[in-house]
Amino acid sequence: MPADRLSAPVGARPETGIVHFGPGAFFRAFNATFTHEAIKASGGDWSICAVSLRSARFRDQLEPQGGAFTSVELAPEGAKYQVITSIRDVLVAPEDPEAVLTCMVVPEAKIVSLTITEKGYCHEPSTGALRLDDPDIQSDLAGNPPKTAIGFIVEALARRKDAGALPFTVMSCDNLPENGRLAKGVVLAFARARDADLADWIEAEGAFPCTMVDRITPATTEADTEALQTSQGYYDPANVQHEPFRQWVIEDNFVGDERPAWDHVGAQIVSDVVAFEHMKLRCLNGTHSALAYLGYLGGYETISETVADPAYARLCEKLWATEIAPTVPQPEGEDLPAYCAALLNRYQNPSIKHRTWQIAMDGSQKLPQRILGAIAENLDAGRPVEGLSLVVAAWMRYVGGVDETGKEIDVRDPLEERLKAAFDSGETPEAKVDALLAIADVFAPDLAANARFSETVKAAFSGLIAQGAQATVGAYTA
Ligand code: CS2
Repeated sequence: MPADRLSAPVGARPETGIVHFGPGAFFRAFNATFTHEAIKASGGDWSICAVSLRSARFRDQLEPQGGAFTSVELAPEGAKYQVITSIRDVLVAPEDPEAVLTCMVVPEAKIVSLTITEKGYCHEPSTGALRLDDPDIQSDLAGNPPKTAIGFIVEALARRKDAGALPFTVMSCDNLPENGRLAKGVVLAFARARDADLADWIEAEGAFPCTMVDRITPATTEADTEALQTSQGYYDPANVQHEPFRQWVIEDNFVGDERPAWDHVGAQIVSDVVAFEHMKLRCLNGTHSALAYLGYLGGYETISETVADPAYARLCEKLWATEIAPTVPQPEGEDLPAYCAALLNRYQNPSIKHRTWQIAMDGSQKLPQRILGAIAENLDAGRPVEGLSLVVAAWMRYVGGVDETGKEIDVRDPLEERLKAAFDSGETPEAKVDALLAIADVFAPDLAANARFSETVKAAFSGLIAQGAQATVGAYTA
């Protein structure tokens, strides 16, 4: 290890007020950076204890640096660097679950925040219901040391209730619609399966604000770490690379009103986040998934490469205009056409190397809120569905696991085996689509049974197989 490693500045540091599950790149580029700036601007004991539910990687990177890491902001014209020091501790839950619970139970812990990705909520994507048959949920319910974020939250809340303390606020920062309501739903379902009094107490005393989070943050690569060392002269494997843009809209709903002064450094605190979440999930994440599947199949490695192809840029514009914007009520203070135009600019940022493969991950958990909800509304309203159905077809082609040149695709998805089995079970393209539409975790039965939808997906899927993604996108946008 090089001697010139980044380290946290010595001196007094704020006490821990936040326990955060999911110490990945997005959390560091977003939550930790906002919190660092809020502490600098307005003080407060809001340091973060970051908890990993699985791997020790981030702890091993951050611990030798005293929790400090570099945020690398990548504008097309160059990079800006900031050392972030809001993380005090990093724990690896499977190594010592009790240590995690201890941090969550102390009264100084006021907020438990989450970036655990869609699958971390152990819910059924098409309905939002907690999957009580999930093996980790079952293990947590049986009273073993918790494995899931939900198991940790409910166990820590039970201990706080027994101690006569207040609950903490549970703040979801994942890309899910009404993420606070979803988090509350799964936490209450789990608590109710354990102890009805506990569930009633959480329902009455707890707070689960909804949030909209937005900053494009690709996974850090070794080349990024080397480039940082060349330009800044120190080694920091925990660095994060992100775009300049960020937007955080937070529902004003915290236990005791206690939170860092995030609003002093740009966060918007509002009474209703739903319209913002809806706009972001469908306009940004919806077209991100479109570019991920159609771009990957078309042979493009990153989002900026994909939208450099004019047909793919037009694909985004056509999806926004004809199938997405009509389903998105304009949030207060936002201008939807300008928002979408700015998105295309963000995608074009050549300094951001966001791999289509990375965004293509976990499609079964992402499609319902990004694509399928808008399709269902368009079907009801008699509007077009060809563009978004093409995205569904591209996802189906992708999860088949073989690309257009015959090379294997490294499909990552919690349902990957079921998806592949469904794909392989169909003898014809139409039968493959039918088998995938029958997966109720992803497709609500009403949608799967809609003949206009299934016919449109089948036509797009056959087109993709016959002509490939680039030609199909070209034909759709001609
Ligand atoms: C992306 C998001 O990986 C993905 O699925 O669509 O991570 C996206 O970059 C962020 O939501 C942007 O805020």
